[in-house]
Amino acid sequence: MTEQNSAHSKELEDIRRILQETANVCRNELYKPGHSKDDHFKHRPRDCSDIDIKQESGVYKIYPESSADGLNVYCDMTTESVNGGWTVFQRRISGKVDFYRDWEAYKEGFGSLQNEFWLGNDRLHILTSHGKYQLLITMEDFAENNRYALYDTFKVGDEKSKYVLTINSYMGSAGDSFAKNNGQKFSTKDQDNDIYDGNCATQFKGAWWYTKCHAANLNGLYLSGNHSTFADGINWATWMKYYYSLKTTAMMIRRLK
Ligand SMILES: [Ca+2]
Repeated sequence: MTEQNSAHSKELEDIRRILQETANVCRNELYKPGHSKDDHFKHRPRDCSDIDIKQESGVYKIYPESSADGLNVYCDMTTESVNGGWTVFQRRISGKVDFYRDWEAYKEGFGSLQNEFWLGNDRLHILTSHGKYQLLITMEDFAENNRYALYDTFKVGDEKSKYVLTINSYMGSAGDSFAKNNGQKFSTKDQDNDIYDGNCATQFKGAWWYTKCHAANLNGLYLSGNHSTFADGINWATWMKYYYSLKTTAMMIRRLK
């Protein structure tokens, strides 16, 4: 054996030893008494509030309880006044996605996480049924004014309850256009669960926890600012009344720990 070959062989031997030691460490770690596959599951993020707030905003995979395969969501890690960690479930930003959709679409969710979307009522129910959640809504008009509404209690029931809304304890700068909907069912153009003689969803071209009918219509038509039609845009009445459709909105939740 030449000197070079011998050195090469020793190097290979060292690498083999290091790999073996690493494998042993991993095996010991995995099979330590009391450390099961369930523990691994527990360490996965349940929602964006389990993601390190030093991370950037973007799409992350989360594992809510009863969702073993996980799902991708958009995490807002930058909304500074409130420290990030928010799981975004609605965003309007461009008018590219049609929000005037039926029950099934709102149940399953639609759109693109990087652009406009509704995460889906089933997911909203699963997420908010394990823990206590806050709701944050951020809004911007076409003159770059920003407002927000924060609710300390937010929960969405299951489909059988028609995704009944629990909402309470407002604070913010946009005014409260939403807490009055507490206890109300969700309605879409093909499922009228409102308390109005007519159908709020078809009349105001959205899908919401309509009552008789609304002070907020964040899933309404993307009408880009002032509009002549009554209350069918992306309206937030306590800020911009019923004839101004906002430029951007985002609705997001965070688990209180
Ligand atoms: Ca009705």
